[in-house]
Amino acid sequence: MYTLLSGLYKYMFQKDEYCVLILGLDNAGKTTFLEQTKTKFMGLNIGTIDVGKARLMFWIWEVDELQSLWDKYYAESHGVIYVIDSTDEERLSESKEAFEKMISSETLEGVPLLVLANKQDVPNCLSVPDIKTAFSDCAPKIGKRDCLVQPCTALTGDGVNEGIEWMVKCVVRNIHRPPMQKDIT
Ligand SMILES: Nc1nc2c(ncn2[C@@H]2O[C@H](COP(=O)(O)OP(=O)(O)OP(=O)(O)O)[C@@H](O)[C@H]2O)c(=O)[nH]1
Ligand SMILES: [Mg+2]
Repeated sequence: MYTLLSGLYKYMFQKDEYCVLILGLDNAGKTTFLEQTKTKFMGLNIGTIDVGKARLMFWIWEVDELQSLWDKYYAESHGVIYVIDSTDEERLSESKEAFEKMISSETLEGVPLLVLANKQDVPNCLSVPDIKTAFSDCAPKIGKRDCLVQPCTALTGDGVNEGIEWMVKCVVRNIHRPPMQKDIT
């Protein structure tokens, strides 16, 4: 009886924890995106949300910071969200370079990658096809990992649900990086 009850308890309350990095140049909209994510999903504390049985823990990072630590964090992450400022055509190549460096890391191989084309509310901003074209030579390095380029307006929350739900689906099904498990007491 005890086993049955504790099994049921675990089924109901155990969460699978996944670490997700939010990366991008400064001013891309990383902080705004995380704030919207916490508003739309069950935000628990500064960087954690629950979606069904999955618990996502976010780490935000400006891509030119702390490069020496990248591989350590990459090794422990289950997903990456890369935020692009679609209004900043001038810095698009800088963003692409940082993106390319990131996906070249072997420690990130097979980790799902959500690319957010952010600030889509601004007239005449770069569209998803524009960004895909600019990043097209990264395709071989992306390889077989799951990758989605999602239009997004972090300021209003447009595209946030779609992006997070896609990420949850990918990290849950990625058998190469099993979750950390935690009982909720
Ligand atoms: N129009 C518009 N502005 C946005 C959007 N998302 C973020 N911003 C604005 O862009 C600026 C930078 O946003 P942040 O979220 O602070 O960007 P960040 O990537 O966290 O920047 P750092 O912390 O400097 O690395 C702020 O003024 C935001 O209000 C968006 O979807 N649309
Ligand atoms: Mg920020």
